[in-house]
Amino acid sequence: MRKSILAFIQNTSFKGEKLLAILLDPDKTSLDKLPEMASRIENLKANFIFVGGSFVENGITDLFVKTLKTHSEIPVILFPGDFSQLTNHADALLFLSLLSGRNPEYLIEQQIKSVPFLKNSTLEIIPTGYILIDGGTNSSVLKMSNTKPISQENIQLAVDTAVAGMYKGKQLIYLEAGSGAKVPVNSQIISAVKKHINIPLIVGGGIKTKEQLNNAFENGADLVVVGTAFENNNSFKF
Ligand code: 1GP
Repeated sequence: MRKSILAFIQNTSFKGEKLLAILLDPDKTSLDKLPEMASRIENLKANFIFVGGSFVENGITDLFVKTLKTHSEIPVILFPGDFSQLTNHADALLFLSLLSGRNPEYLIEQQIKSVPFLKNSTLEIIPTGYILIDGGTNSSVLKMSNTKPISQENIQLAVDTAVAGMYKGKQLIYLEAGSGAKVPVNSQIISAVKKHINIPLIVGGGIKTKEQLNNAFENGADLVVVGTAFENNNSFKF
């Protein structure tokens, strides 16, 4: 039987160990680059590969993950911008609800649209509360979701949103500054949210340096996601 990815994340979080995921956007990475990318991810000792994006062409994620799987054994977790990005070639799915936003499309509509696929799927489905924090740019996820992020100063709102997500039954909370964010989620928000939840915490968006990575970990992130810095720099390392 396949091991549960959620159980693995819960377990490492419980032990205080830290996890790294590299995000690949099928819209930005061509298939012929995948062998090289996969070996770079392997060298970074990343625990997961996240696959997804805000504006991925319909249908390309399936072949993307299938090809990726021929080059890497690292578990692939879907991080989809919409329900068309689902594929059984991945191992798990972050079943996201955009809790910081007030757009029903990303709170429940996309989730309903995914059910016909998921009913017959082998994907491990991981209920995840997704919270956008202002990263100083009009990120793709903001444009696509047409929602407002939580200000970096509004720690209370970030905490209450995360705790509400936990009470609603989410298994993970994901604090997102947006891909290519000028500023990552700040330390105060990470540590305050971590203090008030007892489920694992994911942090991503705008993390480019080892200092920023360690800062997120030290303040309570269990899993950090890096996309742009890896994509843009062939010799990227932490
Ligand atoms: C994952 O969207 C982020 O949470 C990725 O952000 O591309 O800025 O690393 P970057």
